[in-house]
Amino acid sequence: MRLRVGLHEVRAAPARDSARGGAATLTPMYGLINKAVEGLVRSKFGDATWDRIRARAGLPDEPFIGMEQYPDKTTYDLVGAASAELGAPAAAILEEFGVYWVKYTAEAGYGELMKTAGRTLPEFLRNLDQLHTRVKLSFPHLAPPSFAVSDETASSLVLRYYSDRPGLAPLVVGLLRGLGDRFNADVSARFERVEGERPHDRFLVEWSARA
Ligand code: 1MF
Repeated sequence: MRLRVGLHEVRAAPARDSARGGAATLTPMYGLINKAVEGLVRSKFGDATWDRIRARAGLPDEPFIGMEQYPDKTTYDLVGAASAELGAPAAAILEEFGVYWVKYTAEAGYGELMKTAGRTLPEFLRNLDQLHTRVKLSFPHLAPPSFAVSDETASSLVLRYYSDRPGLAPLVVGLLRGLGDRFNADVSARFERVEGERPHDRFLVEWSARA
C-alpha cells in the first residue's frame, strides 16, 4: 500500500509537468502495455487474481485495446493494485513485467521488430532508439524513452535511460533480464539516479554466456 502511494507521489512530481510545458498533462501509453500487464497477471496468478487487481485499480471489466491510448495513470494504478494484492513491492512487479514484455511483444506481433533490433544484447541495446523510431512510424503517438550505450567491454556496458515517466528503472532491469533470456545470457544490472540537466537512470549492465 505504501508503495502504491509512493508511485502516485512520484508520478505527480513537478519535474515531469514542467518538462511538458507546465500543464499537468498526461502522456498516454498504448494499451499494449496494459494488455501485457494483464497477460502477466493472468498467466502467473490466474483470472480471479487479475479480476481483483483490475477492480482494485478502479478499472472496468473491459478488454484493453492495444492500439488505443490510455492515461499513464491506468498503468501506474495497475502496478499499485498488483503490489497491494500480491503483497510484493511495486519495484518487483515492474521488474517481472519487464522480463515478460520482451517475450510478450516477440510473440504478440512484434517478432520481426525485435529481430531487426539485433542478435546480441549490446547490439540490441545500441539499437533501441531506432526500434522505437520504427514503431513510431506506424504509431505516431508513441512516447518512447531514450537509451544511450557507452563504456562497452566484452561483457559489460553502461546504459543510460531517459524517460519522462518516473520510477520505471526497475522495469528496465526486468527488460535487461528478459533480453538476457532472449540472448542466452545471465544479466545483472545495477542502477543509480543521475540528476542534473538531463536527469536519467544509469545502469551498469554485466553479462555472461549461459551454460
Ligand atoms: O508511449 C508508449 O505507448 C510506449 C509503449 C511501449 C513507449 C515505449 C514502450 C516500450 N518500452 C516500455 C517501457 C517504457 C518505459 C518508459 O516509457 O520510460 C520498452 C522498450 C523496450 C526495451 C527493451 C527491449 C524491448 C523494448 O520494447 C520493444 C517494443 C517497443 C514498443 C512496442 C513493441 C515492442 C510497441 C508496439 C506497438 C505499440 C506500442 C508499442 O502500439 C500499438 C500496439 C498494438 C496495436 C497498435 C499499436
